[in-house]
Parts: sequence; C-alpha cells; structure tokens
Amino acid sequence: MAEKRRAPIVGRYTQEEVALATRNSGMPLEALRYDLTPAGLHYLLIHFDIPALETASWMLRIEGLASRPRDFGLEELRRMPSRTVRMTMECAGNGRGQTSPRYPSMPWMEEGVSTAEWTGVSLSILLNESKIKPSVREIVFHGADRGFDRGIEHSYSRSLTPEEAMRDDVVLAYAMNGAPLLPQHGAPLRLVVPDWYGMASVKWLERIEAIDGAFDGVQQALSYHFRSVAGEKGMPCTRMRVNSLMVPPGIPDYFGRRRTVEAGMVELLGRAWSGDGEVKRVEVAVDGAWQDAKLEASAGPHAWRRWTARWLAAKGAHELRCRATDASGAVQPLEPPWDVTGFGNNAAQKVEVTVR
Ligand SMILES: Nc1nc2c(c(=O)[nH]1)N[C@H]1C(S)=C(S)[C@@H](COP(=O)(O)O)O[C@H]1N2
Ligand SMILES: [Mo]
Repeated sequence: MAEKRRAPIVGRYTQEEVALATRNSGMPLEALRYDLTPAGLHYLLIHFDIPALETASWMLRIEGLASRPRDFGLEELRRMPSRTVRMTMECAGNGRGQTSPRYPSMPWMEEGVSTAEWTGVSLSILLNESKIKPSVREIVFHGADRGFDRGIEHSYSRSLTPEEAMRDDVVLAYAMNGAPLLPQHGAPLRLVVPDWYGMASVKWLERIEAIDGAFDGVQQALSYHFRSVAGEKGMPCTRMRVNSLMVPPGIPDYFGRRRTVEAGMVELLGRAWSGDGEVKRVEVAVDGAWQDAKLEASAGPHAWRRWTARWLAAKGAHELRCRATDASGAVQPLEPPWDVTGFGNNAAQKVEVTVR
C-alpha cells in the first residue's frame, strides 16, 4: 500500500483539524458527573460519512472460514439472549491536540471518552452458530462506511483474534443506554469491545469475516499503531492506557475556559479508567503537591470509577492535576508520552484555576 502520511504540525490548528473537530464531538467534561453518559453527550468519532442503512432490509453476514456461513436480520438478533455491558470507551487519539509536534487528525484535548451501557448479542453466540473453523486466525469486522485515508480507498474494518472475539463481554449492540442505537453510534448494529480503545468497536456492521491470515486493512495494519518515528511498523493500539479526568471546578471563561473558583472548601470530582486492570489509586495535585483522592466502589469491570477529593482553595492562581494507577502498576505520566500519530496520550490532566 502506497501510504501518504501527513506532515506533522507545530502551533495553530489548521482548517482541516477544526473541520474534523466540528463534525465529531467530545464529551463536555462536566458530564463526568454522570455514571452513564447520556447518549447525546457521548463523544463521537466518525471517519467518513454516516452510512444510509435501512434497518428493515439490513442484514449481518457471517462468512469466510465458517462451516455454516449465514445472514442474520435485526429482528432475529433481538430475539436471541441479550447481554448488557457497561463500558468506558476512549478514542486512541484522545489528547492528540495537546502534543507537539502533532499529527494532523482529530485534535482531541481530553474529551474523547464516555461511558455507556450497550445491549445486544454476545459475538461468541454468533461465531459458535456459524461454526468458525479451527484454522481461523482473525475475525474481521466490516463497517458499511467508506472513504479515503492517506490516499487509499477502503471501508472502515478492523479485526480481532478469535481469543479476544470470544470474550463474553464482546457484544454486537443494537441498543445504547436502554434506547435504540442512534445513527451516529452505528445503527442498526455495532461491535463493542470492552477495555480496548474505541477504534476496535466497529460501527455500522455489515459483514463479519473469518480469515486464516493477518488482516491487512488500512485501519488495522497502517492506522492505530504506536510509532516513535514515521515509517516504522510500530506496535498496534489495543487496550486503553490508565487515565483519569476531573470535572473542572467553578465557572469557566467563555473563550479561554479558564476557571474561577470561590475561596474555601471545594469538592473535586472525577473518573478514572484503564483497559488493563482495575483502577487502584487516584491522586490529585494542587500546585504540584500530590495527595490521595477517595476512590468509590467499582462500577463494573469495564467502566470508569468515580473519585472525589477535597481542596481548601486559597486565593490566587493554582494548577490542579489528577493521575490514576491501575492494577498492572501503570501510572499516568506527567508529560505526554511521545507518539508520532499522537495515540495513547494519557498525561495527567491540568486545570488552571483562579481562586477569588
Ligand atoms: N464503521 C466505523 N466504526 C468506527 C469508527 C468509524 O469511523 N467507522 N470510528 C471508530 C473510532 S476511532 C472510535 S473512537 C469509536 C467511537 O465510537 P462513538 O462515535 O460511538 O463514540 O468508533 C469506532 N468505530
Ligand atoms: Mo478513535
């Protein structure tokens, strides 16, 4: 594949980045207060166009190395045993807009994350029914949306190993937060892969293909790799790195978003998550002095965890930060980890505050 990689940018955002940022949308940080992000506040990342799919005529095809390849309609899927997973999903490019030099793409600051309950059929049920052959090495999920990236035309498609695909909580979802899936989130059916960065959760699913090799599609083999220099093969993005955010306290300035807070006791509130084991610790720093925050009970194995901290705010300018540690021992860095494409930036959030 002749890849046309875009040149890195330092400084102001380009018109193309602003256009991507208005088409897609982040979760406003004040929505961190909800356990479940209301559907209209859930972040969105749509590479091409939302495809025009008619639920009545839509079918999901399972094909490739399967002894019983076949099609499923939505009504049939709805009649099968259902499963609901509560899952925090974060875009692998979240935080890219804060790296420098940065890769020209969706310039997320930190709002490319949300939590929803997805209801549908366990993928394993369909894979068992279609009798996937033992020689299968990858399961490919083909979306109906199509376009160009880096000069190559393709449909949005991603793959998983059979081992990942057979996890019970990997679901083909037709509902979100108890309501029918919305067009922008992948209706009539999408894949959801808990613990992984969002790119794995293919929307507008049309076809599932079992293959005996490694899938070489653009979104699998070229995009979504950690690379320290352009051109190298890199390491695929998979599970979400440990991360956390706080609801910025006080009231914002309209244009610069800087916060104004009243002096006195301030209750800080946030969420922490990781795709690599439970969140074990959250710390908050005021002007660089770290203290443990209070972690609330787990909200499920794939969902963010609520935390709170009390801050006796004294008059003046202050910098607030938070950072989480997960069960694997990973802790958020203070500076963005380097990646050419700006993936996996889990650097501790910074909130500038004026206390009056
Ligand atoms: N078919 C298809 N699936 C897709 C995408 C897409 O553009 N097309 N974007 C992916 C990316 S990069 C992310 S982060 C999540 C975002 O899901 P959401 O828009 O429902 O929040 O969907 C993933 N699935
Ligand atoms: Mo993403």
